[in-house]
Amino acid sequence: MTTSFGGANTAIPKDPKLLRVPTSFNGLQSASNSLLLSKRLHVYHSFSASTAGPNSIIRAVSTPVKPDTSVQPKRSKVEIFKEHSNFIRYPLNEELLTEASNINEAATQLIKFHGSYQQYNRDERGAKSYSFMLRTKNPCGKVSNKLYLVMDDLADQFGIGTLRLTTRQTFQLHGVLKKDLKTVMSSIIRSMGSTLGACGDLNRNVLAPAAPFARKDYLFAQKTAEDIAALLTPQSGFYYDMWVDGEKILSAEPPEVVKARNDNSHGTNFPDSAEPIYGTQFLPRKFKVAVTVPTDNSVDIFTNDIGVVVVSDSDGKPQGYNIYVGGGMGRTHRLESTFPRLAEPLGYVPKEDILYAVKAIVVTQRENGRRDDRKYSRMKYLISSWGIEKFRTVVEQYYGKKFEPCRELPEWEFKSYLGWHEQGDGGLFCGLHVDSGRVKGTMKTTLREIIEKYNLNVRITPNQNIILCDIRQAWKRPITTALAQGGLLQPRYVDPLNLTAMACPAFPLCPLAITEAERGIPNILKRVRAVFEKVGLKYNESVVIRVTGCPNGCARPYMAELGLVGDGPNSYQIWLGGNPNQTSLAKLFKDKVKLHDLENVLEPLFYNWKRKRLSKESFGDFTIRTGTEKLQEMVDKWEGIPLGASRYNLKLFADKETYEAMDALARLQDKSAHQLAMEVIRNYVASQQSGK
Ligand code: SRM
Ligand code: SF4
Repeated sequence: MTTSFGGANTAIPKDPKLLRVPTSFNGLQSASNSLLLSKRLHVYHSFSASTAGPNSIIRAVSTPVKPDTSVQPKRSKVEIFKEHSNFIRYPLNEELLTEASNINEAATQLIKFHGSYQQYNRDERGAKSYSFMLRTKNPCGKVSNKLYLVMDDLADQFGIGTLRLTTRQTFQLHGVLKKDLKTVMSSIIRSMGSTLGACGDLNRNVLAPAAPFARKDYLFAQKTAEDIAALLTPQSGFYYDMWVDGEKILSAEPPEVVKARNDNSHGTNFPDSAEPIYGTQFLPRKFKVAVTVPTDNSVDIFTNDIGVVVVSDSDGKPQGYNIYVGGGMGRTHRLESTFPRLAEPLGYVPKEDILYAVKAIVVTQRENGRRDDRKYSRMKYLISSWGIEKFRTVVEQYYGKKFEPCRELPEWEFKSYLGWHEQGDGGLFCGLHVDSGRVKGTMKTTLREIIEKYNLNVRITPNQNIILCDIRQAWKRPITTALAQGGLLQPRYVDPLNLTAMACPAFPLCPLAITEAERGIPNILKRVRAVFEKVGLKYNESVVIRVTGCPNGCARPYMAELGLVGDGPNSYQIWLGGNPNQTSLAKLFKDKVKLHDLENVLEPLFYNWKRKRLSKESFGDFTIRTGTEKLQEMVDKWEGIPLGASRYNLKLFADKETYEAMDALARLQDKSAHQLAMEVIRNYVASQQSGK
C-alpha cells in the first residue's frame, strides 16, 4: 500500500510557477517590506478611528500593488522556498514519497514548520544515516496522561529509545525514519498532541510557569499562553493534510481567539489568505513568546521575542499585562554584529487587549524583520536598529492604541518547582530533576509506570525537568519510593550544581554542534564540584551552569553565571555574569578554553569568589562587581591555591588508611576522595529514605 501525503485538495502542480497562491498579497510582502509598511501606515492614518471600518482598511491593505522590480531586495533561500511551497506543502509532499531515506533541501526547510528536523548521526563515518527529530508543541509544558504514554511508546518503537525534555517545555523525539514519519505524526495528532509549528519561521512553543498551582494569576497566565499559542497557530491546513489526510483533529478554539485572529481593523491581516496573520511568507524567522506572573522567572522571560507578565490588582485579580520585547540568545562566533539580547519594556495593556497587542508586535516583525540574511532576521535586531521608541510607534499603529507605561513589578526569582508542593486544590505536585532533560533507561521505565498507574498528567519545565501533577496525598509515599528506586531523587539528594545546570543536545545529532554539550556536561559538573571542594566552597553553594555545543544558545548559556559555549573541538568560550534569577546578560570572558584547561580558569575564579564575595553574593553578581579586567588578572596570575587554604574535608575526619583507600578508588572514577565519600553517604541516605 502506498502511503499518501496530503489530501486531494492539496495536489501540487509540478511547475512552481503554476502554484495557486491563495493570497492576493503574495510576492508583495517579500518584495518590498518597507514600501508596504509605509503604504499600510498611510492607509491607517488616512482613516479616522470612527470611520475606519474593517472592510475599508482590508481593501486598502490587500490591494495588489505591482512590486517595484528595480528595488527587489535580496531574499534568503528559505524565503523563496516558502513562497513556492503552496503553504508549506510543495515539494515536501513529493519528497516524503520517494524511496530515499532523506528529503531535498527545500523540503528540509519546510518540514520544520511541521515540527521536524532532518538529521544524521555525526558519530558515524561513511554514508549518512538520516533520521528525523520531532518536536512537540505544549503551551505551558502541559502534557496529558495519554500523550505522555504515547510519546513514551513512540520513543521506543520508532525513536532512539529516549525522550528529550527541552528548554521550551516540549518533547523532542530523535531518530525517526522517514518511512515512519506519518505513523508517528498521526499517533501524536490523534492523542491530541501536536508538532505543528514547533520549528520553522513562526511562533514557537509558548512558555508559562509549569507549576499546576490553583491560583488565579497562574491559571490566568497559563490561559493567556494557550490563547497566544492558538492565535498564532497556522491556519492553512498543511499539517493535517500531510499527516492525517486532511482530517481536522482540533479542539475548539475560544471565540475571543478567533475574533482576534480575524480582526483586521488596523491592517494587520491578509484578509483573503489561508494564513491571515502569516501570509505566504510566514515570519522572517522563528518567534518566541513567554508568559508569567510577577516574581516567577521560571520561564527566562527576558530571552523571548515577547515576554508577557500578568499584572493583578490588590485583590489578586488579573487586570492586564506588562509586555517586554526583543530578547534572544543566538549569535555567530567572530561576528560582533550578532549578539544575545535581553527583552526591554514595551508597555502595559489591559487584559482584553493582549491578543491584539501580541498580533501587532508579530505583524511589525513580519513586515520589517530582515528577510535577506537569516543571521539578522530575529526581532531583536529590528528593535536594536530602530530603537524601542520607533518600534513602539509602529506597533501602536497595528494595535490601534497607545501603550501605557509598564507597571512596576517586584524582583524576579528563579523557581524550579522541584520536590513536593501543594497545588492549592487539595492535590500535590512533584517536580523532578532530569539531567539535560534526557528521559532514558530505568528512569524512563519508572516514570512511565508511575504516570500510567496513577493516571497522572505532567508538565515540562523550561529547565528540562518534569512535574507530576494532581497527586493525592495518600500516593505521596509510594510515589516517592518508586521514584527513588528509578533513580529520580528528591532535590535534596541531587548535587545542587546539577539542579540548575542545563546542556543542549549537541552531538551526535545536532548538525550545528561544534563541541559536546549534553554528553560532556556530567564530567564538567563533576570537575566543577571538585574545584568547589578544593577551594573550600560548601556542598550547598551553587552556580548556574549552562553548556551549549555552539553559539546558538539553545540552553540559554548567556544567562548563566557560568556559560560554556562550544567554539572548537573540545574547547569553549566562557561567559560570566548571568545571575541565579536570570535577569542579567553574561559577558564573554574567554575564548577557546580547552576542556582540559578548565580548572586553570575556574579555580582562581571560585577561589576569589569564596574569599572576596560580599555577604550572600552570588557568583554571577561577584563577577559583575569585580569586572572582566580584574577577573582576567586573577586567572593570569594564578599560581594555585595558597598552602593551607585547601580543604580536602575527608582527610579531616578519616583515618589515614581509610582516606588512602578511598583516594585510590576515587582516582579510578576520576573523582576526589572527598567527592566519592560524599556520594556514598548521599546514596546511603537516599536509599534509607526510599526504604530500599
Ligand atoms: Fe535551539 C537550532 C535544539 C531551544 C536557539 N535548536 C536548534 C536545532 C534545531 C539545530 C538545527 O537547527 O538543526 C537543535 C536541535 C538539536 C537536537 O538534535 O535535538 C536545537 N533548541 C534546541 C533544544 C532542544 C535545546 C534543549 O536543550 O532543550 C530546545 C528546543 C526548544 C523547543 O522545545 O522549542 C532549543 N534554541 C532554543 C533556545 C532557548 C529558548 O528558546 O528559550 C534558543 C535561544 C533563544 C533564541 O531563540 O534566541 C535556541 N536553536 C537556536 C538557534 C539560534 C537562533 C538565532 O536567533 O540565531 C538555532 C539555529 C537557527 O535557528 O538557525 C537553533
Ligand atoms: Fe545544536 Fe548549537 Fe542548539 Fe546546541 S546550541 S542544540 S549545538 S544548535
